[in-house]
Amino acid sequence: MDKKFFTSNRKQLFKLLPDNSLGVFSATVSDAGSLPVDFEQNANFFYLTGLRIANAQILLHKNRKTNLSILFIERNIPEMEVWIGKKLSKEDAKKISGIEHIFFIDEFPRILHTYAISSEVCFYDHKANKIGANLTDSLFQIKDITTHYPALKILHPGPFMTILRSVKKVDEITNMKKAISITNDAIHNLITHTEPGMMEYELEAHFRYECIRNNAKQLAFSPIIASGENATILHYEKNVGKVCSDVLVLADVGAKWNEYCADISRTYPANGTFTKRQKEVYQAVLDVNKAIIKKVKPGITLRDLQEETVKLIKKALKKLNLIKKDEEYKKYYMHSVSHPLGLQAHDLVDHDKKLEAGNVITVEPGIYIPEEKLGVRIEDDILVTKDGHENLSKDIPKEINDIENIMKK
Ligand SMILES: [Mn+2]
Repeated sequence: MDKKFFTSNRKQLFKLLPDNSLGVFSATVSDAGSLPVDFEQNANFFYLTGLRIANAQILLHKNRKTNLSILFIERNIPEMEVWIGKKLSKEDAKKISGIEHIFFIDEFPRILHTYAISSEVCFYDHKANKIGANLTDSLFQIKDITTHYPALKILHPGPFMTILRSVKKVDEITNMKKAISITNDAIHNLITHTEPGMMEYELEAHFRYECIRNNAKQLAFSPIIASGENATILHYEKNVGKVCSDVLVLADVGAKWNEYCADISRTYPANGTFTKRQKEVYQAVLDVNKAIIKKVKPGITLRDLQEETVKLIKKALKKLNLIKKDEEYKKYYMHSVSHPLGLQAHDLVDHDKKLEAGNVITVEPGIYIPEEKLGVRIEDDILVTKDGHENLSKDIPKEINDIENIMKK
């Protein structure tokens, strides 16, 4: 991605920051010398810098006269080059991020001092990417800052970042389309390789294979490949069950491209043909999926979509002879129908904020019936446009006939 994108993100954030304020954002912390394969950059840090390096920070300073961005990166260790290669240089960091002022991370306290004494508030991003490391380090640093600058108010920049990151720019949508397109190919590979008797992790391998073959080594999240009763566990990630012949397989999966996520769920019969009951339940969920997608447009909130979904699911559950009273619906449907999607599979969210053009959200109704060893979820990724919406995952088959036809081949 071009450095102009990251420069403009910082510019937009500066517009939201009050005068005499600081912003501190940290990269993911890692003690590994070289970056681990599964390294996940802190999304806010990436959004403001474009950098995929660990142990770095960005300091923003705003007063009436200036908007200043200062980047702190790790020093190169010549003795370690033969083992882990060179650390990113200041020149390269500048090329990627567009940031002019770059120092080494050990210089952070000294530089911070220059600006902290004349600032009133510090927006410190202490949200951890991984449990433990980043949070702990951040909290130590916050404690340090409050000790040295007791008058400096510490606030979280979350609300600003939610505003900025929820409206996707052209480059971001391009990346998400690519992530979805690779996910489409990988789901096709997964479905066409499915045979009763296989293990769920074998199916997972077919999904991962196609992602890696397309240079999407990083996935948006650990794939959920859940057959039969396992599909009634919402966040089933073990993928260790044996796929029986007469069950449905629920795949909730997504590739990542340039840090941007896809998040797709498809459900299909292990042996290639839906039973009558499976068809009934599947079609009920598909109808809700389509009805809710139709509702997506500027002005509506995620809460509106949820209320509408619950209404439709209640009707469906009665028709499927699963419930008699409305309030029993939670036994078979118990999650949100939608969440924002972007740098994170579950992007920053405000359930009551009206949708606007540029938002990308999922629509993912489901019905889960443990006593029938059957779970169905159908999830698409939807871009909110000026006049309504665009289904970014419309090419990933979800009609009963289409799925059965693909599996016949
Ligand atoms: Mn999702």
